[in-house]
Amino acid sequence: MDRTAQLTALPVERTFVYDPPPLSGSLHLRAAAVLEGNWTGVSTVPSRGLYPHQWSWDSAFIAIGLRHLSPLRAQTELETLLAAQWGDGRIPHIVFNPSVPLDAYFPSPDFWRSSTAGRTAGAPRTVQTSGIVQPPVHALAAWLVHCADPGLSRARGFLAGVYPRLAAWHRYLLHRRDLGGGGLASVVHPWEQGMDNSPCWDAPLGRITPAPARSFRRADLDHGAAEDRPTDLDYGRYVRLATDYRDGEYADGASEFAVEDPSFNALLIASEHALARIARELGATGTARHARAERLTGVLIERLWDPAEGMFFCRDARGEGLIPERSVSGLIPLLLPDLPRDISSALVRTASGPHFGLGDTTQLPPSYDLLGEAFDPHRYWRGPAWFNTSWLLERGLRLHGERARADALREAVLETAANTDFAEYVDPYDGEACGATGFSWTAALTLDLLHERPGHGVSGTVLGTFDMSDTRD
Ligand code: 9WN
Repeated sequence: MDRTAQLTALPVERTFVYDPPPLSGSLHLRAAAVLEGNWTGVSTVPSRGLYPHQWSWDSAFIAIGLRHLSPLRAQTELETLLAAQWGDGRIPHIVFNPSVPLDAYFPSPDFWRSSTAGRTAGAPRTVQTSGIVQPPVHALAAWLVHCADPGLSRARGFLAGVYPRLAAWHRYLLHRRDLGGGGLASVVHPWEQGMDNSPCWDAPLGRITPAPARSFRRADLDHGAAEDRPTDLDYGRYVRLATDYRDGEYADGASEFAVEDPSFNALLIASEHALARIARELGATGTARHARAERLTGVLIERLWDPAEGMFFCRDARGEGLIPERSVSGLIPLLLPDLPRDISSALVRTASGPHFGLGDTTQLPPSYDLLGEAFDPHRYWRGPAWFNTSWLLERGLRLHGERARADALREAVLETAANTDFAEYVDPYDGEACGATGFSWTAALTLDLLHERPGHGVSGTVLGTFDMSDTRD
């Protein structure tokens, strides 16, 4: 089915529910208006100007918020993304909207050439996509979306429809992307991990010969300040890596860049727990999936945990072991339910210490070490605070019983989102807006936190978002 047919075949929605919780009604309405404005009819763009297509992990976060407004739209958001899945199981990081001009975003579909270069890997014929992936937040999102309206979900066969696709996605990551051979998934491009110009990539990217700046035209600088974005040298290397992957027909294994990232793998594990719940809802036991998630947590600790530093680090699968850069990515495994107590406590200490300043020197936790040489409070993923990582940390703190810290972080997220018109990212110290405003995941995750009842433990949240332990088989 082509995209236009897909659009018309989707059920027409009659109600977009505005159900503001008392006291925060106006923030709720403003967040809902952002999502309404960024909705295309089948999915939500991250931002109208800067990112005019559908992005993979954005859609998962968006669905988590959208479920509070319209469970049908939230289901549709994920279904549209999953309809663009490749035969080998990968979920592409961008699904292109054919009505958007090619020069609106770089790299555009004519760069990725999914329908030709991606043929062997099973790229879909009816829709154009990129050939790389993004963090696997999708099964988690699907489960939470289901929980928002189980009746609608069952009536539409939502979980039955998405389950095989999500299972194939996890299979792809665990088998084709185990490039380090130790059981974790590797990313083969900084865009895959989602924190594009993190200092974690500086060493592995340093080995990559950049494509000449004259060989491409960046569209992002039409919308964002150059000093808030990655540099041209970064872009040259991004383009080189993506070109080589495409020219190798998106076959896995040959990439010069391969990194095992803590956040990417923690999200995979959380999603595997969610997939276990989905399997159970569909009548299976889910036991094997819970067991796999527990085993993977052990592997994550074995390969990426540094007890001396009290946090997780990236592992360079083509280089010299752990990459000694402190990124917020190394705190995100806090969202895992099976983390040993000494590790969760150490993570909370590190988050609250001088490198991240949680509840102390920073308004929101920075994307990168405040004391790191490469720290820059405004440049993209080299220091600014992002709302999705703050949301993930809030979930993790709550899950591990850090209620006061979680409540304070929740308040800070809501206040910063309100003050910045739902900015893409902010200066971690003073909350000054950077990048786009009216950013979809900022609005969506604001909504999700608004629907949480402060002062309650995990069970008072939306079904204890990441706490999968209460439904063990
Ligand atoms: C490249 C859409 C995406 C996010 C990423 C963020 C940024 C793209 C870009 O925007 O990346 O994928 O052009 O910079 O880094 O996390 O998914 O919001």
